[in-house]
Amino acid sequence: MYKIDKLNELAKVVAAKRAENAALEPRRMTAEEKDELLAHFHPDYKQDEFTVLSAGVNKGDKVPTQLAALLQGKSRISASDVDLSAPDYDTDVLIIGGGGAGASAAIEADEAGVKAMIVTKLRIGDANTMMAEGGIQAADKPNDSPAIHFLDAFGGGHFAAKPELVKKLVTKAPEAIQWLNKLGVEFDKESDGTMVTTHGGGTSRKRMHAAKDYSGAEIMRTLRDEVINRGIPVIDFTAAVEIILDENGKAAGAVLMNMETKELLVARAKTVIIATGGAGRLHYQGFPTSNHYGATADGLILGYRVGAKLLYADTLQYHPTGTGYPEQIFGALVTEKVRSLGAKLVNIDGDVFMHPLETRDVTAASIIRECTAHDKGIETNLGKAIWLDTPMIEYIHGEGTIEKRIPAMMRMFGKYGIDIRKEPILVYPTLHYQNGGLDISDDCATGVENLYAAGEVAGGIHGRNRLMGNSLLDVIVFGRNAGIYASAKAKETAVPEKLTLEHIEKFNNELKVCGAASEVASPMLLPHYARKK
Ligand code: MEZ
Repeated sequence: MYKIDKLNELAKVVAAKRAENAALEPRRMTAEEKDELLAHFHPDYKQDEFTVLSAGVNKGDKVPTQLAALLQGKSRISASDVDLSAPDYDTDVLIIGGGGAGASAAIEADEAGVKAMIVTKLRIGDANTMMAEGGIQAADKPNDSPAIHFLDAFGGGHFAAKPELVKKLVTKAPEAIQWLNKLGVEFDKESDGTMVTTHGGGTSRKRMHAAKDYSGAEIMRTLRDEVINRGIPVIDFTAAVEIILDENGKAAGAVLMNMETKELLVARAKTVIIATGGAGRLHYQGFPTSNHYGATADGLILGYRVGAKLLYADTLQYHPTGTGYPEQIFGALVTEKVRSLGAKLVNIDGDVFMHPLETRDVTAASIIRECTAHDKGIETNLGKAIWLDTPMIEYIHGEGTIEKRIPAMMRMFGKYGIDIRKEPILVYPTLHYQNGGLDISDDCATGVENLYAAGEVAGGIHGRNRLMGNSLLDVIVFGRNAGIYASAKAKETAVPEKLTLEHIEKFNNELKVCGAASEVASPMLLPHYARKK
């Protein structure tokens, strides 16, 4: 590991080449070069990090090994632990998860005039939505269109996304921005009121709308206020541990567990929306994560056990620029907006080794290659990293740009004595997003009747790689969509009479028969390093 003095020495190499590097127009990689790079350096291609499922609807498919252990894990309850005859809560639409998708769904359900209720294992807003920084995409400028947005997103996802989902994502995007704007999100605007938009990796038009570099926090703040102002019930510190079905196999509620007392509660509902977010806290392949504390794949487990199918659960997003140094913020997100504003990725020799706005999977793989095969990384106490030349932003756009456009980044590094206006920072890929999830159709239905999914827990919208800003968009578009469809379905559904948890025993038996039963308690609820009694 280099000492701080040595890092300062190496940073001088970056400063010396800044003017030359700022003028560079690095070429884009060809499709063949990208394929070759991904196959050798992207973590999704490391076959020994995946396990083939032996049980459930995705039997025969490979998923990350940590996820397989949970999907084939042991329920936290057995049917006899719960009295299903006397529900503690009765609602029309039960929403599991208090992030952007859950809150958007709840607002639409309330708007539709049905009874909605949110349950969340932490608090409303403790979610990856809150952590998103750089922005939200929408094709609402004269030189852009939803069709161009479609091509960018579909191509960026390696043509694997479900076209009907991408169509919904892009065509509903301009309306989503207007909806958020009306609710009170403080988007960055020019003095005439037009929204400021920038590029992200893989975008052919500037369509990233942002609230500085805390776009997700600003959006979540607004949604949370709206949920509270409408008086929608939010049951916090209460996790869903099993979906309840009715005698016809339709979703009819969930078993809840108070996170503090471990008391079990029953919520009966006509329809259920899973909006539990992602899985970064499973730390696949030992990567650090940019995700919030509760991102433990719970929704995938809840859905899978009652027969909802997974799509592309083997594809993860490693955000190219997680913090590589200092170790107190190792893996924390360094927004892609830093590169949108002109900062380039530079190796130990001060050389730019790639175009800074390739898609995320390609950029992450390229950084990994630079640090491994090319041996051009900078050693830190936690491994190798690459320079992100942040002072280049002010070299290009002038003094004051960083404080104005990415103040959260400036503050985050400033706490550790690093002034990103003057010094480059060290970055390395961090586990950021699950590209796949519960397979949904364009009404957010999962295939298990009356069970819906929205937000990061859903798969198929982004194919095998997501573009920046399409996640904040997805939680709004598909969160609202799930709220609308689940409410319409609830209106034509009677209160479920017979509630069952028979699926637990059925799934256990399947696990036993195929020899895959494990003692891992799932859903996980909190990361393994959570506070223990
Ligand atoms: O969409 C994202 O993941 C996002 C906006 C992240 C970022 O780099 O800021």
